Amino acid sequence: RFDYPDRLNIGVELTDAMVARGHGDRVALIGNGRRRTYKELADWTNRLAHVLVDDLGVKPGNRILIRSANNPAMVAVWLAATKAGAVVVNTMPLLRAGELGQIVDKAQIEFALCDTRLMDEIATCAKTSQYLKTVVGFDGTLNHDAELDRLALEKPVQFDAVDTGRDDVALLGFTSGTTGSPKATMHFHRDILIIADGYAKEVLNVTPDDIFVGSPPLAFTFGLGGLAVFPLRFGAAATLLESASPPNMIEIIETYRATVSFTAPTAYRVMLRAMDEGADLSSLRAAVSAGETLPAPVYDEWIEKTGKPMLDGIGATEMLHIFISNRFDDHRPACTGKPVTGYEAKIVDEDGAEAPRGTVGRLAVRGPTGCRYLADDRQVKYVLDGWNITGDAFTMDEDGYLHFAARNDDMILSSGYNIAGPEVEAALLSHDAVAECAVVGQPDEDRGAVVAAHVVLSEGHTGDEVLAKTLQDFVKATIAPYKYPRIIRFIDALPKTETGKIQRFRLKD
Ligand code: 3SK
Repeated sequence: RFDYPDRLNIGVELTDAMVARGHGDRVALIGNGRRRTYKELADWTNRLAHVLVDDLGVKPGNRILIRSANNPAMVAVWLAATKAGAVVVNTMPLLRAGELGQIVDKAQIEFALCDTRLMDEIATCAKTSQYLKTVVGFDGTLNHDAELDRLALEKPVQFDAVDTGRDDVALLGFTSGTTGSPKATMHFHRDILIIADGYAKEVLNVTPDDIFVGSPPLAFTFGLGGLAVFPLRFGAAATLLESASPPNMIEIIETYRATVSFTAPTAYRVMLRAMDEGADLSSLRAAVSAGETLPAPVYDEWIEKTGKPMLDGIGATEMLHIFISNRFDDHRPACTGKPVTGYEAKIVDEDGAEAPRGTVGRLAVRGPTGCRYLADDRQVKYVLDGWNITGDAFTMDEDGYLHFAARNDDMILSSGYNIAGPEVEAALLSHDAVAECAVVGQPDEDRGAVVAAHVVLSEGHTGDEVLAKTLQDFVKATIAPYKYPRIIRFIDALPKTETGKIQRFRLKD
């Protein structure tokens, strides 16, 4: 199905090969006040690759860490490192020296390329690292005012990229590590084309006229796919925002008439409210929601306001990108859809046996892009016969559609009842007073656990006993009453990872 030449370098495929296919003058990247065409991107990445090989001494297979916010320079540095045959680890700006140190040790990283505005933590990490010896700055603001940029300006715009194989590792994706020590997953050059030619082509039908916008960091494979690989594979344009708050995304959508967005349900809720105030998001033809399950009220309201479905999907760093998704012509509320071409999904019980249709079990997935952990004993626990046993509880209905139930650790066992926290969250979210919420099990002597809801209120509401009682009654009237939250806490903000995933485990403490 995905047949690629034996020799393949993804850095070349997404730049020089696009120029050769006639896209040279089209805009590839927009960010920090500049636009770069495909020809400019090809030249820029070739100059940078020269610096890596000629000046820094990067050899094929060396591991390079990149530290940056989302901006065109980060994409260019990633592609240049890939052209130089390196294995890249993209990291988020919020990581501290200790977290960077864990990544550096795990992946035995020798080089770091860092936006000069973010140097401190990586420099601290390099001081004590047995692996990391070279840290070089680049200018994320695009003024070419950093060592890597200055060296690059002296270099030719032609570069003979390292002759990598399609099954050579190009990328190490680190799982965000909400719990436990981080795991790294290995991805080949071909995997990066597969997510584009599979999900992006077949589900999103990306064309050169598309303009992408979104919030996930490029350091997270959800963002790297949605905001770099997918647009560049098809000659489209990506807008990159260093701070992708919903208001910033709305501004970009209105200014550039963006057509495809990648973000999480919370941001879509803000966009819906902004539409009430007159925001014009009519240019969006595809709104992809992932990272958190999409509540049915958000899905319904999006269709009502835009006439188009919001495409809920689930992906994983382990599989590189989205492997189950709704389709434009086949979508349902509170449903994650069906496997993307090339992937298979099944629901398994505790013993790994396939669970009957309609029963909750663990989601297992198999496909061409995973799952291969780097030097990790957890491979034998999480990958059985090629099936990645995910951390999510799902059901598969009679027609083969997959429905999210909970993260495995979000199931609350209360008085013998199995209660899926996200179902209670969806009920709460359909109340006007609730802007965001997270439900966890709180240990309880009598019941084993009780349902505890942490609620962020919408503007104009006050968290008091009366409102708590109203919300409890509302949940009882919306879903089976035994699921209602016995505890309601009003809080200002939910704890989240850098990628926007709610850290429910922190609410359990
Ligand atoms: O949902 C996720 O966590 C995810 C992870 C990696 C790539 C894509 C997605 C949606």
